[in-house]
Amino acid sequence: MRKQDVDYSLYLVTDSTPAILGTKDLYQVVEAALKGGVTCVQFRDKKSETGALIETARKLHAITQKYHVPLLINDRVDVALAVECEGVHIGQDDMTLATARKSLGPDAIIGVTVSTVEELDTACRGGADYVGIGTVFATPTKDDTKHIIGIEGVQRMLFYLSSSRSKVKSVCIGGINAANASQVMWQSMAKQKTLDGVAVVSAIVAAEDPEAAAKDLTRLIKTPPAFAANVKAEEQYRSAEILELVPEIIKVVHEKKPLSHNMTNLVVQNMAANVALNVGASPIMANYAEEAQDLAALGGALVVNMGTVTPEGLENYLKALKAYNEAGQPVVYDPVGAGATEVRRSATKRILGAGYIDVIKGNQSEIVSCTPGGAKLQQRGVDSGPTGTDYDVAKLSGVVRDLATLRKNVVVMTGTTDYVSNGKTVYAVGNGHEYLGMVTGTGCCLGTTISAMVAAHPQDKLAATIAGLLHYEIAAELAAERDDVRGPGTFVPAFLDELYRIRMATVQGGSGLAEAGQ
Ligand code: 3NM
Ligand code: MG
Repeated sequence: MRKQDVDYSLYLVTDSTPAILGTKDLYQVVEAALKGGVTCVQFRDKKSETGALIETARKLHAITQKYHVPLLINDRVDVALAVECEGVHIGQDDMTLATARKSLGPDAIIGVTVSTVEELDTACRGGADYVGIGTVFATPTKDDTKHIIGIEGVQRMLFYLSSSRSKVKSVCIGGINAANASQVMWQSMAKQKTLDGVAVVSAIVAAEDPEAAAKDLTRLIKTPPAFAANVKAEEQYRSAEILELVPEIIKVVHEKKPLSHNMTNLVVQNMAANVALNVGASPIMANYAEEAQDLAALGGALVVNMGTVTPEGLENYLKALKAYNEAGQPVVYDPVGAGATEVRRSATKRILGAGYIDVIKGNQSEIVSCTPGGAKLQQRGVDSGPTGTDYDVAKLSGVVRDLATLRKNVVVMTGTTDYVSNGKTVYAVGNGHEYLGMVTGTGCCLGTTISAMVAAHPQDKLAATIAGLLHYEIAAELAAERDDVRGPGTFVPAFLDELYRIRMATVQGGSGLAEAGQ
């Protein structure tokens, strides 16, 4: 086996501790994993004595050789030499790369763990064959992980590898499993360079059926994710071009009557259902995730609104997100109050790490809380607060663009001026009315409206999102101007009227929006 030809796509790291391996037999687990499609095996055992390590490694090597898959030993160059396997994997606290290379020679495979660009640079210059980038997500498997780097950290490393035209291969490690593997592979891409694979411990070793687990991971890694089919990150419009698309998208919602599946909070369920009906969608308020797979098959979109998050609710969001990702149907995430409490900050992290979100919609502090650097910002309540007092307005559009670039999705930040971006251009929308801020749940209902638009027009989620925003905010303006509207109370029914009237006027040929001066 030439080391240049090694396939790193599904890289198994073993673990012999009872917490992970359980009562299973390590050799059987590794053989099952190889049958399921594992392409590279690292023997990792931090506890056994040298004699036992060599014995186990020798047996493992006999198994991996049958499958023409390389066996690498964690840390122990002496063990690799003793069993004459294909190489080693070394961490930052182990023997240096230069020493390992001197002992093992030029044909051995040597991989290095890296968690910063500096470490990556050193590994590349030092002649590593591949790097293990981590720790991506917090994991109970390794109790001494130093840096949790997230998707953004992986992107930084790939950006470096791409810019330096490096031939060094890369896998990422830490908390990777069937729920996030395809998202991680896909979102990690930077400048056309993506990971060569993912490394897992518990997703295979702790699985009841390691062969099935490996098969499932192989499928997820080797086939393009369903949710990526309709992502056009390159799309850029001039504002006038987008405005021309808006009436078309409103009409498509009317014709298709797409399902808007809301997993939303207790406060807004009724209002959100009414808004969905009047923009022309078919609402269902379903918080029980066991229904999600059937609902996703109906071709609609999911709204995950964390307004009244509970531990059980969070598990339901994660399951539903997986079901919609697998069906390739869009998901809108509304991180209500994301910065307000530790519970919400950590729920946001779990949701963003558990699947692909097509559109993230929130107010300023909520969107900031979804960014890598923003998690520590304290938010006062779940209401949006006066615009511009919390953050530098000039920076907001950059925050929106950067988050959309990171997540390869569409991000909407609401405020007096709303910002929408797909990571390329930032579009500013100045419509809306202050009454929207005086009625509870109007932000959440915007999420519902956007879900209807992206469900009906998934081939262009940027334009669909802007269509939803304009339909919604212009309806608010028209309602607020009516003679029979005296304040926020009378505004609510008038707002539902105007959502409906804009849709019908648009469908009947004229543009309901054109009448509003757009
Ligand atoms: N190395 P799981 S994280 C062995 O960050 C290892 O370098 C890591 O286990 C690193 O797939 C890790 O069960 C454990 O999350 C990964
Ligand atoms: Mg080590």
